[in-house]
Amino acid sequence: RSVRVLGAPLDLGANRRGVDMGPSAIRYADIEAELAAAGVDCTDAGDLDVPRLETSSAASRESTGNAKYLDEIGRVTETLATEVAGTIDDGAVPLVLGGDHAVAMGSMFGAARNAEDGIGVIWFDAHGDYNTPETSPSGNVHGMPLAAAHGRGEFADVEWAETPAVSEENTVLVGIRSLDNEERAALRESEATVFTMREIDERGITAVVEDALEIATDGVDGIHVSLDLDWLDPTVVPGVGTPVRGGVNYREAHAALELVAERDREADLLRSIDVVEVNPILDRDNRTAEVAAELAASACGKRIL
Ligand code: DIR
Ligand code: MN
Ligand code: MN
Ligand code: MN
Repeated sequence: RSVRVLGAPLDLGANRRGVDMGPSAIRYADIEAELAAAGVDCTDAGDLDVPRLETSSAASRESTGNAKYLDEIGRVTETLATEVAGTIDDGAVPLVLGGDHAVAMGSMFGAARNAEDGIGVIWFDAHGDYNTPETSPSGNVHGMPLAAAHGRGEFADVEWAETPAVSEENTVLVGIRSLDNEERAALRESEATVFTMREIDERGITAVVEDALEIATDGVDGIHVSLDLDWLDPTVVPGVGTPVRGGVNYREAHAALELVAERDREADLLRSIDVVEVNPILDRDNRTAEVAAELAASACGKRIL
């Protein structure tokens, strides 16, 4: 198994500064050593060049409709998608380090590019990220990437999103506990499967993730795993911009990603990963970045025994 780390220090999709330092913090938490311990052949391709808020032209500082910086984020999406597709072409798994969750659009459009039978996605998050420019109450694009991957709403008219990256049927959200009203309605009428925290409480993390893997991998070339660190409980990961109480604990998170790795060992299903929303400014002692590095390693096959 070889993995290529791609840093994507984007913060234009979030309302908080600091998430642009996520890739540095995760590297500082020694993701290379974690991956080496997973027996992974790891290379680091460095950081993508992303536009900075301070140097954006005045025009682009304006919102695009109700989606802030959508044009600039779209350009980042296209650049990252090319890197991700190229990495998969070279036989490696791209591990994208965010940055805010808008980077997942680049991961998914890239992972889908040369997938004849398409890809599935497992979305580990407190949030649905299923807003569109017309439904978003915040205008923050990090609340929209999954809807963009499905080409929903206004995204159907956005050039880089008009061909959906993922089928709704092969999309599974896990651990959800915060949805905006219109976002909830859109998710309910979509074909995506949503496992809220309630299912995890009732059935346990293992049963839920096993189901998620079954649904996401059905009939496709492979899956993208997207890990928003706010999936975990804020007591475990203080360094996230939009914490929501009642998330999974440290052990559940590891169990989930180890299960992904176990299935990948059997069936070679893991196509790409992203680990996003680590904000070092809000963190304590780089704890959230450390958890991010450890969970990425678990997904790539790190085991205790
Ligand atoms: C909220 C928050 N639903 C929004 N979304 C977040 O802005 O659309 N996603 N934080 O990770
Ligand atoms: Mn989230
Ligand atoms: Mn998210
Ligand atoms: Mn593979």
